[in-house]
Amino acid sequence: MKTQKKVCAIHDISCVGRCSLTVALPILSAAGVECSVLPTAVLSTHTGGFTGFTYRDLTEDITPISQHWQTLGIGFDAMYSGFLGSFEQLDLVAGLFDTYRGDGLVMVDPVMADEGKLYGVYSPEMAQGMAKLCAKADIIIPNLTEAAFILGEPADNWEGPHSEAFVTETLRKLAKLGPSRVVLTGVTFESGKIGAAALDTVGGKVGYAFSKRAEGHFHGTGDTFGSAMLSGLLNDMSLQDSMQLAVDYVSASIELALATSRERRYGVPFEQALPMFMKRLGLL
Ligand code: PXL
Repeated sequence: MKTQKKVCAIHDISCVGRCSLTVALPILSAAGVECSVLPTAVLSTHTGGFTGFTYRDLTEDITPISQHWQTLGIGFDAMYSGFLGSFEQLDLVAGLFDTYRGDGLVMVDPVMADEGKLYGVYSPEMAQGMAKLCAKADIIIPNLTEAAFILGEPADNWEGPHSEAFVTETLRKLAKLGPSRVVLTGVTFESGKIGAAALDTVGGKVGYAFSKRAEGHFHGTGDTFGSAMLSGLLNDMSLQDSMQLAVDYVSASIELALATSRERRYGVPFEQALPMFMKRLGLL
């Protein structure tokens, strides 16, 4: 009998603005994966492009939630962490990985920075803590800014164009922290194209996936990328194919965003690209 894969998504709930759990849940569900959630914080909106948002830190709920799960003997095929609600959650999430990883997959998206800057809600110590959490992951998916903060390097080369040597070197330095697979997003070698690069330390090969570049910033696309990437992996696609699927799905979502008048801070209409995504997974 075929068993359905189970993932635990550890991100915030930004009530409005299509990012983190409001993106991860629908995408992983559409990929046929049973998606449980462990909310790290509840915000009225995400923090990018809105002011006056509410912020309820759920740090205190994590241990009791996990303790209850343990009485039920719950397990997961993958743990997927993203935006954390506090510095203290870094250790708590590391503990969750120890408790639930089994022989499953641990994917860390070190959500904390973009476009050369740390998010306003985080201090520089978050970057050092996030590097330690990355060390516990099987696969990490930082953007170029997050990669620089994790490595303690200047975050001034996020925009590109990048050299192949710089990208390969960055991937290798990140892999040295511990994860066996590293996927770097926001990589661009030539104008008009952007995508991701992946290193699998088993074999040591570096692969790339690119699509058309749209000008400007699109909120929530990191979470769309991560959720699609994990969907591919849990549907037994290779690292390279999962990365290409994620790049294409983000690109299709951005194309749809460009065709609407909705303000960018409300996120991309990834919902409308779900049929294409499911077809690529062989589910439609
Ligand atoms: O998409 C990343 C993200 C997740 N969660 C919150 C955010 C952001 C990016 O700004 O503010 C709360």
